[in-house]
Amino acid sequence: MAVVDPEDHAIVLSVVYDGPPRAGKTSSVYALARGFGREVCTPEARDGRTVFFDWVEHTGGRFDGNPLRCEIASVPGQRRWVRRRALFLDRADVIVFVGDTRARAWATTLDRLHDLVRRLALRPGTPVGVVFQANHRDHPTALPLDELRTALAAARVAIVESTAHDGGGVREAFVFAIRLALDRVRAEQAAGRLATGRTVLGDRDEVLGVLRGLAVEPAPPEEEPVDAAVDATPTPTPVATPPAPPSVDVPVGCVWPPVDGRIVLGALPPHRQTVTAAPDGWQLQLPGGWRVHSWRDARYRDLDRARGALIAWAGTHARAGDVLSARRCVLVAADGASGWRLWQVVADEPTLRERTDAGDLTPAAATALLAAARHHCARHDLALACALDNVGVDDAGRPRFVGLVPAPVGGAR
Ligand SMILES: Nc1nc2c(ncn2[C@@H]2O[C@H](COP(=O)(O)OP(=O)(O)OP(=O)(O)O)[C@@H](O)[C@H]2O)c(=O)[nH]1
Ligand SMILES: [Mg+2]
Repeated sequence: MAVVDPEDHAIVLSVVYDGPPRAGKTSSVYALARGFGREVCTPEARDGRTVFFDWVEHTGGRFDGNPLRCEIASVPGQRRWVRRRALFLDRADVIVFVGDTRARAWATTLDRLHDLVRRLALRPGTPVGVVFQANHRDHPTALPLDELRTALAAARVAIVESTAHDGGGVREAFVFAIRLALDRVRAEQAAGRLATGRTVLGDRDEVLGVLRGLAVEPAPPEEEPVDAAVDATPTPTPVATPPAPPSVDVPVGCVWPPVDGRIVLGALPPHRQTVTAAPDGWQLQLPGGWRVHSWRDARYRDLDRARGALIAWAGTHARAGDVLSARRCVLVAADGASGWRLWQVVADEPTLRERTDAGDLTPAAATALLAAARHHCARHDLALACALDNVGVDDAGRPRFVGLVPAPVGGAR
């Protein structure tokens, strides 16, 4: 679908990031954009999940002396948005398929890749290339590279390893993808099929309008209903300067729960990662499956205000105690710019969807656990948007909210 812009003769290409849920598509686009010094447009994200797309444009490099303009977009990975994904796959010049190479996600990754290959086979003209960006390589259960190569041999994809949360390998995968896209442009040009136009993916706002109008894929029995929040106001992209990472050596009164919270902080592996932008704030993903997250607006001018907010937030956590996953805490930390931030530290736990996909739970059992979690939240007036992707189950078989707790509302900042 590449086109030649009649005004400046630029070759316009689309690079689409596809892959299973939580594989690292959004992280990859954000890492790429940071390298380009560009801002990403993310019309909406819910609990860190893409709802429409992440979109960034970049002009760089040349093809036959003409400038190259890239339209880069990631699709939402969740099954219910499959039609939104299809629009991008139908227009892509190349796909960067972000695969989740953690053991428990591998079956889903292969399923999604095969689905992609089937869809691309229906596209007329020169075949669309696929780069397999093997992500989550820092995870202890990441499959060995040889195993990936064997499993992917039949799929005819280029493999590039990555750790998208810190940008490792992302640029390499993109550069490879551009080469594949240009091979395709050359072939289409030779066949006289290269059209003129200004854009491949379309005008961003128009695409957003089209996506909003698409029917949501009918939810399978185990999938949660989609609520009206999907069409809420777009969230702005985060500001450019990341806050300092929170110190694990927090002063007394700045971590909750007071003792267990400090134990959680003590269990965090030593790290030197820098804070990266998340669609809804800031985060660090630490080895060993720990997520450290701060909501965008959770910044306070002085320590007293931040402590006040921490106390309010701790109240929510305390009320939610029975349904919250155990390995977590909340804290206040200096942000490195004369302010203070609230952070939450949450251990990654398998979600109901992941357990269902892995065959550990039947869809009926997952639905029942989700219903129990929602019932508990309603009874205790807890604003946790329980879903298959943020509820798990503990060793005693009880549902546990394993996602991010929303920021405390109101109060002086
Ligand atoms: N440790 C580690 N964490 C990662 C890596 N890549 C992404 N993450 C984290 O994994 C989580 C999901 O990443 P996203 O980029 O939002 O995933 P996505 O594919 O866009 O997910 P959907 O929008 O739901 O389809 C985030 O917390 C990321 O910080 C990685 O290579 N290593
Ligand atoms: Mg995403």
